[in-house]
Amino acid sequence: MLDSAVAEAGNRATGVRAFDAIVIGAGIAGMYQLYRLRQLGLSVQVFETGSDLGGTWYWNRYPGARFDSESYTYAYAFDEGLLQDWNWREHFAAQPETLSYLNHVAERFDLRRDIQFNSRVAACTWDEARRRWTVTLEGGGQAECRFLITALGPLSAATLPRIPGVGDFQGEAFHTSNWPKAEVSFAGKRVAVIGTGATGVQVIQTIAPLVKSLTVFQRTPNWATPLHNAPITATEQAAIKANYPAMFELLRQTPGCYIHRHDPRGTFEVTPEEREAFWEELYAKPGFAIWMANFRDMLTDRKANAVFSDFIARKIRARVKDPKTAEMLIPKCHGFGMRRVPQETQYFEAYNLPHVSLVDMKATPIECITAKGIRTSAAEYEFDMIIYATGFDAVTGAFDRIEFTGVNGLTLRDKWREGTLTYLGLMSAGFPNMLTLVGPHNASTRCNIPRCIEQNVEWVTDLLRHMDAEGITRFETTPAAEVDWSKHIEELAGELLYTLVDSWMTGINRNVEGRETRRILQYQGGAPAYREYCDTVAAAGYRGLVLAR
Ligand code: NA7
Repeated sequence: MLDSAVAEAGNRATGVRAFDAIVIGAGIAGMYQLYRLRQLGLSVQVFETGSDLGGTWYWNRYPGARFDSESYTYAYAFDEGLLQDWNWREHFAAQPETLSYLNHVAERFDLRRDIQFNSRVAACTWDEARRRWTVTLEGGGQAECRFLITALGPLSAATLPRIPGVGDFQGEAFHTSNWPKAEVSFAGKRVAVIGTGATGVQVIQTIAPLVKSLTVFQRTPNWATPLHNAPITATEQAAIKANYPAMFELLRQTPGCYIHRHDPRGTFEVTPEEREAFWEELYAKPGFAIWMANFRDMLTDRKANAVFSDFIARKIRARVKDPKTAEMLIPKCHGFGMRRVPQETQYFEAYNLPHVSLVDMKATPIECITAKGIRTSAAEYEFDMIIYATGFDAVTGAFDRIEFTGVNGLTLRDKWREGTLTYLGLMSAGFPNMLTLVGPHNASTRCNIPRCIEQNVEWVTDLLRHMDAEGITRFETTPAAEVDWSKHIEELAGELLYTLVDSWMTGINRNVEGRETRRILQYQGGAPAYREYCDTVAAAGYRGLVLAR
């Protein structure tokens, strides 16, 4: 239906550009949502903060940034021609290859013409009388729409450490997700890295051979395991392309849409020798096999988790020459897989280089950043460069950075301050005609994310198609539906050990006020169950939503 006539009327009445839909963010989700809405015949405007598209893969151009999903499992699956035409070069592509893939997609489907770059959305305000959202950009530009769709990304609100003096350092300083486009030189430099999550691990292993000295400031060690990346040979390329239908079918069935399935055996159902042999096999396999194709109870049974963690600890001791450093690199307060597992390539060996050292921030905390470097409780260090691999205000942080005002002046920030409430992780009561792709309580942040993005986008597209077909102009979820969904989220997470550990996956970020207590941010029932639930809601005439003409 619509909407050029209404859009024109909107233009004349208010001087504000009007669209059927506005999408915030031109990453993987925003790009695909634009493509689908155009197919519905809707007028769409995408606003993007960056000067170009790609989202995560636009911002995270730090040295060593790459996939830890197999490249071909991560790509968009919706277009057979696109799948067949694109040749991934590596099993786990590096950031430049992924960004060029996304550019290829944008060109192929002519996406750029509806994306306005360098446009950070500051506020979105619902007008009940007109059933429209007004979107205000930083700097003051405005546009309005019937449907507001956020595609903000779960890890896009980068956070610097709350350490005194962060602004005082006179040398070069970068957050990994705001890495400069111009080449950064490391030769002859004394470099500090703060943070040893998935990002820190990739940076450290990549720059260690290039710098004069590298000092890693680690607060919590992580269980990192080998990525085993390799170029894709011509024979493999042909096999991958021939196998796409079967592979995507498998990805639809696994809990996180990865190509790995849990082993049906329990850890203690096999002999210690069989166990050890199986784990050796997994340690030699690429990607997340070790996390996701392990014994079925590894992530739920404490004893099973402990014996496997011990296996990985032995690997670390074997790879790191200095026993004291090895012990510092072995996590002591969480088991394997309870936090996101960084995938590494010669990460542990980097600490064997004479110019690489590790500082345990729990033993000797950083007191402040100085003009020349970093002061801990034990020493003063001078650096030419500080790299902050300090992560994100995950999942809800990007929402907090925009003033969403819904019905009766309610802001989303205020509503979620006391606890996140959503329905299906795709909408929230009090915010009509607004959809949150990859939002909190959605399966997507425990997922090989494009697979869950495609599901989110297609469900949203179907809802809008249904609304236009039926002459419905307003939807809103009910408070009861979102309370039930949020309870369901809590129940599903109840048995999982990861909920007992601080990490971005449990919503902890001590650099942000109010992020000190654990939250359940993700749907833990697995992508297939989530998909089925969403489909059932749609089939029942969008149960849990009030649809109004
Ligand atoms: P993460 O996994 O949140 O890691 C952030 C790291 O930074 C982690 O080691 C933190 O230590 C450390 N950190 C954060 N703040 C501080 C302060 N103030 N002082 C010292 N150390 C600090 O983010 P990543 O970017 O590595 O990865 C995010 C996801 O991106 C990843 O899981 C993949 O899905 C891709 P802590 O553990 O909190 O003690």
